[in-house]
Amino acid sequence: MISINPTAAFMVDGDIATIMLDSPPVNALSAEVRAGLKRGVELASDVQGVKAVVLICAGRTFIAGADISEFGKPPTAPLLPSVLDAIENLGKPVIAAVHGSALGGGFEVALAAHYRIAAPSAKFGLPEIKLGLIPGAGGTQRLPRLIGAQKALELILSGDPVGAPEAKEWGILDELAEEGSLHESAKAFARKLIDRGAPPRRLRDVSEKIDAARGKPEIFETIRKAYARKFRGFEAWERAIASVKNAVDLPFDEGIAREREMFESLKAGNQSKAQRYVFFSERQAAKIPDIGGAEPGRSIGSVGVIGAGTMGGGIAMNFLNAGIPVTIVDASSDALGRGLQTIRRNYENSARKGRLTFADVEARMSRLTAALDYSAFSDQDLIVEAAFEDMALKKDIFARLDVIAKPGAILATNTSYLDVDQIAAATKRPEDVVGLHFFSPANVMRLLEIVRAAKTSKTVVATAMQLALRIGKIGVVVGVCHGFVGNRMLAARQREAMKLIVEGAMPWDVDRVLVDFGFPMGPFAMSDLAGLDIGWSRSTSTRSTIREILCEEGRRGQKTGAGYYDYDEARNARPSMFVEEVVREFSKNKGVAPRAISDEEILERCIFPMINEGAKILDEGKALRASDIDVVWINGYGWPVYRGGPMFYGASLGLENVVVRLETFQAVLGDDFKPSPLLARMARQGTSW
Ligand code: T1G
Repeated sequence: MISINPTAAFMVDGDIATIMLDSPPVNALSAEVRAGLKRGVELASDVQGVKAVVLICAGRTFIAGADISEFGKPPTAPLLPSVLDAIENLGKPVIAAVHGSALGGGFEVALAAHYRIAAPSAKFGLPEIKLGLIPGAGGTQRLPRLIGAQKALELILSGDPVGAPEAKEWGILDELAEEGSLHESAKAFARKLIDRGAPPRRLRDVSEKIDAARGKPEIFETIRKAYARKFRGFEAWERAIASVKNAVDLPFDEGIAREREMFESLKAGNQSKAQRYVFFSERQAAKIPDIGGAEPGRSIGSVGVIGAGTMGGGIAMNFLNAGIPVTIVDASSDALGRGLQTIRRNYENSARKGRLTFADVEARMSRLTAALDYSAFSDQDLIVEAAFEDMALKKDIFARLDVIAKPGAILATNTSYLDVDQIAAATKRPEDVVGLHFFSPANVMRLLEIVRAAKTSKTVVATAMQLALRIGKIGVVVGVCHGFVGNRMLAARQREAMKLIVEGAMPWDVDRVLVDFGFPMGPFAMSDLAGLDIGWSRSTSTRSTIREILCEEGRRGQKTGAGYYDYDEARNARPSMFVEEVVREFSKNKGVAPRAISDEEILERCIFPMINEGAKILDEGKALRASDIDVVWINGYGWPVYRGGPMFYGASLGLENVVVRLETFQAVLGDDFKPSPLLARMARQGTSW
């Protein structure tokens, strides 16, 4: 065996050579790996007697793509395209042997090879779109030649992997190996190729699949229409369609050149910088400085959920999905029955869409037990309270849980705002109390705010983070304060949105500006969706806010066919003349003369106070890092990922510019806009978070 460099080795077994890459954790195509791979191909060419080459990786996966951490740095030769050219133009068959995930550049390496074999558990994907990119090393040119333009675009635009069995059906794979004997299977396959004199098979020479799309621009128009909504505001997706269309319309080398141009342009652009930042930020969030990765955490084999309502049901589903048995308790048998029905209905809907089998539905429902009192919780490893947002009620619940739950059980509250220290103080085991703040719908939204109270033990925090990963959530550790990170910053935005409509904007103006910025919905449409009457009661209502007035008028949101907007039977929203009159009357009674408010002012007044609040949160130590705050907003509130999150966005504008605007607003609108000490200091020093 020849060790080419620390990441690549070359060995020969008879007339079959193997290039083995070994660059933990995911064999990303760093400069060293690229150099090792290219040298291996040269050796395969030079060594006499070698008639076929297996390309395989050690460790847990095949190449998982270009090394994203290199993107911001000056490129180092050999660049990936030149390495792929060397593979593709080797005069001997190259067999890519894939296990784990061949993603991005990794898949492109496999496509530059002449044949492909994989373990049945392997996956293939081109996730570049999730980084604001398109495949930049031949993926948009070679893959269509293998599986056709339409299927290639589906893979490229989804960014999601396809499993080896399906990849075999599609023609991506020549063979499926025995699980666990990939190298042997690959060499046996190479033997067969040699014995039958099979030549190198370059995808650049294969055209029947793309011929079928030639002269049919409607194929690409249909795809463009199908994805326009999903990719509203994004840049890369239309370049991906154009590049695959080039594969159909242009000679290979020209298509490759155009692909590289578009890739480099996107890589240098703001959207990809933001999305690459988010990729690493989401992984950084799991790292808790004072709790090393070695903290074992506790084993969670059973979960109790208090409350069978929307949140409780959604929370329960997360654990059922992960194979963890759940006991759900509600004082009302009607509520319990409705909750179980809702869970079953959600699963059956997923099964009807093919996301689950009906057997899965039954398996998950069989893990669910319903009960009417807390005695059912005596043996649970974790109990999650999802009861009404009332501190007295929560304290009572936790005092009762303290008596019933076994020693070592973790007691978690799903509270959105309330003081977890106070809730913990209702028990004799505050070290076992933690906040697990799920976001509605709890079985869908990826974010989980892990509220670390003053006495929450490191073991419990570590367990919560491990559990987040296990149930497919992105856990972010936050500190105890009103609304923690997400809702505390949301309050700043809501406050400004409400002031803006008193001053002259209409709800639909504010919503339009924020939707144009990239949010899926604006604050007023969100309120209509959630219901204007959350926390409202007729007995205490005094028509002192526009929201109270609308609730008193029976306009409580989509569920009543009217809120800030009027809704038709299909719940399509349209601006309401009635609400416009209510708003105008309200302003008049407040002595405020409405004025025309620019979109820029609306945007800055909604976003900059969020950045300012984020700086306060950082300064108070209620978030571990600015990127955690961005992860919260992207995964909990739909902040457009191509803008990186509120803190990334503020830094990209220049914190000094944000402070100038805040001070301008402060002079007119008061101290809601007073720059936080941290923000002011960084702006003065020219530093950033
Ligand atoms: N580059 C650099 N580091 C990477 C990386 C990559 N491509 N992929 C993962 N890591 C790091 C990650 O930051 C973490 O580091 C560790 O590896 C484990 O990752 C030319 C231009 C492969 C499915 O987008 O999807 O190729 O936190 O925690 O959950 O056209 O990583 O331990 O220090 O996610 O088991 C395209 C991205 C790149 C794949 C494994 N490829 N990676 O998941 O582990 S662009 C991707 C993943 C490209 C070409 C274009 C996942 C995974 P740390 P992890 P995991």
